[in-house]
Amino acid sequence: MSLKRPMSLFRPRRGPDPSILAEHRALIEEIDRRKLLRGAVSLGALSMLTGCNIAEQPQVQSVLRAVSSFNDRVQEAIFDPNKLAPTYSVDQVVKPPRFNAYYEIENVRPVDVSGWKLELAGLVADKRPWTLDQIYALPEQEEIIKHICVEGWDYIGQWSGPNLRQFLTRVGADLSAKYVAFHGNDDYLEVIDMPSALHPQTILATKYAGEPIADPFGYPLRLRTAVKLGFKNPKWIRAIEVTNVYQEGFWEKQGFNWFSGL
Ligand SMILES: Nc1nc2c(c(=O)[nH]1)N[C@H]1C(S)=C(S)[C@@H](COP(=O)(O)O)O[C@H]1N2
Ligand SMILES: [Mo]
Repeated sequence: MSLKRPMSLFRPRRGPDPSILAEHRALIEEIDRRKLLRGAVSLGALSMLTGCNIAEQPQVQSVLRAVSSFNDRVQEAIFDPNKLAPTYSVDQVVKPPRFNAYYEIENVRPVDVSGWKLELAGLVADKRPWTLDQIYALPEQEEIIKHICVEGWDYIGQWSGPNLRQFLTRVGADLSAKYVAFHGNDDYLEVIDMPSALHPQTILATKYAGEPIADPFGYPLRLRTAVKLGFKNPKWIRAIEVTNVYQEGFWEKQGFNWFSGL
């Protein structure tokens, strides 16, 4: 199966050697995209600030990584757990949703729900797995929110399912832990910070526009949060783990920011 490369949003104009830019493209794109340091950071400015030779690639890499993790810390620090993201009206909902994954839609392997159970791991008091019927029996919350993908597109979707804070509270998760990790059936791992997991607009979605989510979009269970970019919304969840261990998923390994909040 061939993995996709993130689409380039960045076009080198003039200045540093384009091959260096190409090498560090994902990190530069991320820095550029977040706008946080826009104007303040160019490779030239970085080399002046750090005194490191722009031709020495490992140093460029480590400076960019340092900027990226600084960016994560700033985003984490300014995140307001009570601020609500915009919501939309039913007539704006796109049907069906727009597909994306780290592979093409033809390669989606639908989850066989006959033996499926949601596993719980890590800092959770009650680790009994959940059947789909038990999850469907929980109170539902609906969110009409925008999904924004780092590949440069977005759509408004209508998701419903149990509120994640209520679910984590119910299973006795340690809400003071740092992270909630989601393991997808397709070996996709994504981890979000606890404040975002506990945000009122973060749900375990089972439905789209009132119907069970279709296979390509994460049936039977996915995360939908209004406070994270698309890739931080794992589909086909098979296990939820509460942990203090920092882990990076597919897109972070491509150079996108770990926090990736909206
Ligand atoms: N399990 C899993 N979840 C995933 C992905 C994936 O490849 N596998 N891709 C992510 C990305 S990059 C995006 S933009 C959204 C796409 O969700 P959609 O197909 O419902 O629009 O799913 C995210 N969740
Ligand atoms: Mo995405």
